[in-house]
Amino acid sequence: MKKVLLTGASGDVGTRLRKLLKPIYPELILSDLKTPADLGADETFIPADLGNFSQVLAAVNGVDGIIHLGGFSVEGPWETILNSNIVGTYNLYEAARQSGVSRVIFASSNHAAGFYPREKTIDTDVTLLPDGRYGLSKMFGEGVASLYAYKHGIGSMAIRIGNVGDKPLDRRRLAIWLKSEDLVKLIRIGLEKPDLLFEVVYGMSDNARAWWDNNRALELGYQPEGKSEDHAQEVLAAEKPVTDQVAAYFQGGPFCSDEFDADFERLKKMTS
Ligand code: 15L
Repeated sequence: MKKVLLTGASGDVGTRLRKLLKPIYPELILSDLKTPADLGADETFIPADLGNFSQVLAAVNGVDGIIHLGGFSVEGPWETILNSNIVGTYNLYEAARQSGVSRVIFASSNHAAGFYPREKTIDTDVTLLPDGRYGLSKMFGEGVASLYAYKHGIGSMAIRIGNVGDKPLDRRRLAIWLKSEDLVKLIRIGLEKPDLLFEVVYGMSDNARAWWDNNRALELGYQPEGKSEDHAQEVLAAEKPVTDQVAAYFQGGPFCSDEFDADFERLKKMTS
């Protein structure tokens, strides 16, 4: 993998990854709507609106692999999600096909399956239960990735990312935390492992409180280094009493309670 394109390079995760990926892929190309504020003289940036096919095609031109982080990264209005994540991801894969790209990493999200109760351990084969328009767009993106793998031969890995950060932020994130260096490890497997067709893995570190079975990632060679449990005491000491029962029950947390107007007690009975 010589030339790799990173979309969403100006976002929080993109900013963390830029620095870690550059030594691995020296010809790294960055893309986003807006230029990163701290763009270095040794970095190449191509601006692109994911909703605009010709701009996406120009960014993708000549690259061997793509790490697709771009798009709207939280819940948002339908028009925004539609343009950035649904049309955007389709444009990205179609541009990859037209340009002869061999591998794509799709940054999916835990919110594609957020409506599983925390008491259930889920693997990567579960029926997806998106917890909002954002999660729904990630479900669509996983579908696009598999379509372009099986129909057009673009090897793809969809990483259902938990939460990337320096450390887990709260009780929920103790289960789903992903150290940036571990995300890089998953990306490298997705871009470099020979004969990879289409894989789905969970983007989490070695978390003792995990509610995901990430065996597939381990089988592919993933050896996470981050351990959320190292931060557990500090995180739990800072926890506030639970006020949002819906968020506390489901894996997707506040993404599940946002706009929620179903009968929670009934749903709880039906899902536990
Ligand atoms: C995500 O998918 C978001 O991109 C991120 O901002 C976090 O909210 C994360 O999920 C989470 O579930 O904590």
